[in-house]
Order: sequence, then C-alpha cells, then structure tokens
Amino acid sequence: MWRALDMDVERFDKMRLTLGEIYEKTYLSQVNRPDAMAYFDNMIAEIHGGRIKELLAAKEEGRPVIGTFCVYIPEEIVLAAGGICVGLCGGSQGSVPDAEKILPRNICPMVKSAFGFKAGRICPYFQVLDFVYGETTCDAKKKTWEILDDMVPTHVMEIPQMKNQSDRDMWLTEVKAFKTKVESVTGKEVTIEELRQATRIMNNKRKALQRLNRLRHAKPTPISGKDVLLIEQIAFYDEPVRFTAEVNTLCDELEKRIAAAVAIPNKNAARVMVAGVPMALPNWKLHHLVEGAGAVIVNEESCIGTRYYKDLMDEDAEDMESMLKNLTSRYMQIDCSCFTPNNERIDQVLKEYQESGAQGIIHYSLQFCHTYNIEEIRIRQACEKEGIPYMFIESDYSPEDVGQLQTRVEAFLEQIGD
Ligand code: BJ8
Repeated sequence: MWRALDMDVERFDKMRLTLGEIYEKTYLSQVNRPDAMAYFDNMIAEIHGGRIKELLAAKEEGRPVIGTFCVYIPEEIVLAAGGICVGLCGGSQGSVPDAEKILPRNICPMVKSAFGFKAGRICPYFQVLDFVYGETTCDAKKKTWEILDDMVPTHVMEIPQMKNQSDRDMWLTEVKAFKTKVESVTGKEVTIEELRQATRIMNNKRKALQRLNRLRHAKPTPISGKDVLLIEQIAFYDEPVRFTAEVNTLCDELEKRIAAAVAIPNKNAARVMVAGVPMALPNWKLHHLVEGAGAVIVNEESCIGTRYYKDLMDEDAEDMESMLKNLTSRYMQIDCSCFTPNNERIDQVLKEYQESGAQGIIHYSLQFCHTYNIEEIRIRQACEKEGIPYMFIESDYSPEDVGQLQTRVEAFLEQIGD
C-alpha cells in the first residue's frame, strides 16, 4: 500500500519503528491507566495502517479527503459532503531536516515538520489526500503554502486578523468558497440536511471532549495529562462518530474511577495547566517532562485542547445562508493569537485555570511563533495580577533542551507543590 502511495518506504519504516519505541516509553510505561485507553493505543498502532485504508476506501467512493493545518477550517462542511478531514500539523523532529533542505531554518518547527513529511514522502496521510487547505493565520504558514502547492494541490482560506463586521463578512465569503471547493470533488451541492447532520456529529464530538475535560478536572484527577493530550491529538484524524463513542466510554469509566477516588499519579500530585501553541502528534515533550517529575497536567488551553472543542454550533437554522452564518460565528469564537486584539484569550486562560483546579500555568510556545511568543507577555501580566504561579517555555522538537527544561520544570513544581 505504501509503495502504491509513492512513499519513501525505507525511511518511513524506520520512522514507524521509532514512533513505536517512543510510544512504548512515553505511554505504555504509565501505570494504572483506564482500560478504555486501549482503543486509543490501537489508533496509534493503526495510525499508518487501518486508518489509511479507510481514507483510501473513501476516495474510491468519490468522497473528498482533505488535509488541514488549523482549527479555523470548518470540518462540518467536509463531513456534510461525505468526506474526511485530517489534521496534518507536524509534531516530529524526524521530518524537520527534510523541510530545512527547502525552507529557512528559523521558522516554526510545526510548519517545518508538516512540510518535511510531504517533502520526504514519509507521511501516508499527505499521499492520500485530494488536496490540502491552508489558511492565512501566521506568516510561516501562509508563505509555506505557496511552496507546498508544488507538491500537492494547496488551497488557502483567508482568515481575518480582526473581528470587526467587515472581517466577519469576508470570513463568511471564504466559508462559502471553501464549501464550493469541497463540493467540486463530489460534483454535487451539500444540502442543508447534510450540513445539519454534520453539525450534530461535530457538536457531539465536541461535547464528548468537553465531558472528558470536565472529568479530568476532578480532584484527584483520574487520568494522566498525557493520555488526554493523546486523545485530543487523535481527534484530528479519527472517524468522528466512532471517536465520540470511544471518548464517552472512557468518560463512563472515569466517572467510576472518580467515585472510587482513583488518583493519577497520586492524590498529592501538583496540578499544572498548559496554555499556548498546539502540540501536534507526536509532540509529548512537555507533558512527559511534567508528569515524569511527579505532577499531572489537568488542562490544555490550546488548539489541540480546549480551543478545538469549547464552542458548539447552533444546529437549528432554517436555510443554508443562516446555517453558514452560524458556522462562521462559531469559528470566529476561536481565540488564536493571530488575531488582534485578542482579549478573549486572556479571559479564557484565567477561566480555564479556575475550572481546572490547577496550581500553576505553563505557557508553551514554539520557537519563532511570534504571535504566541508576544501574546505570552499579556498572559504573564494577567497571571501576575491574579497571583497565579506562572512559567514560560519556548521550545522546539529537538531533544537538546530537555535537560535544561527538566531543571526549570522541577523548580516550578517545587514552587507550586503543597
Ligand atoms: S487557530 S494556533 S491551529 S493558527 S505555532 S504554525 S501560529 S508559527 S498553529 Fe494554529 Fe490555527 Fe492559530 Fe490554532 Fe504559526 Fe505559531 Fe507555528 Fe502555529
């Protein structure tokens, strides 16, 4: 299958083995995990096998398979067209050298990692797609799309940088253009009933993730931060109805664990909230460090985290125009640092801190991500004002800074521990 997808199979095999080893060390070594995590472990085992076969089957049926890099791309429209949306953000150092043969070195590692997967032909998801849909959120991404387009058809959605009425009008136009492009694969228009049904599916998925996040806020928490992060990552490539059912099964188990006072890793563990840039699969670096030091992460204010699922969409509009307006409004609530001003995010971080029962916040940014690195100043000021213990980490995917980060994380945990 991989040769038929024109992959560099020798290199891909090595990467798969490495991923398996890292997963075993990072995930399977945890003790007292919920039984329902078996499904998500299997999703990782099948990440390059079973799920790819499902994508190929969808393509054979003429259903669109679309790659995305941002939570501003409206998945509901892809689902309504019978298609599949897969998140392509890269969280691996392994593909960065492939990107650096072409792109500048001093840009965001997430962009380099994703681009490198395509340039090196080492990601089957990139090889299966009909096309990718980029967006104009940050400079690194929007200029990379021009180069990526030489390798895979790349369309770009213009995302405004402010939230005035004129920006909302423009964004609605972009949503309509996106719908037209998705429909071009199937050759038929999405109906209002199809869009309503897709909205229900996505709302249910987001409700399940909200439920999971509420349950992990219990004191003591019944699940590790690493496990929740994994589920938030898998949310971007699993089939949504199946995924929702599995998350709810896990939540049922967590309710029982809470009733039985199961504590992960123990009832005195320091509780940390992470805020900032998304941690794309397999970026588990910070969670592994924090939880390896005996603490637990109880919230991710991130696009691979609450920004993806905190907002639901109104399902009840009567006509397509109103439905698309509701969809636009739902997506405009996402508070990415690419927007200015972005006061909602400061409020949201403080709200999630209170709800999660955390004892401190680590703001996590990737190197060269200007918008999060600068917005960090306002988050820090807000934390200082509220008396919230706070630490800022800027990192990349290489293991080089692990020792230094470990020392800083341990000092922070000592500061917030009882
Ligand atoms: S809505 S956070 S998914 S843009 S970390 S590539 S911003 S330089 S990922 Fe993002 Fe959409 Fe915003 Fe969310 Fe650029 Fe920053 Fe890199 Fe980033």
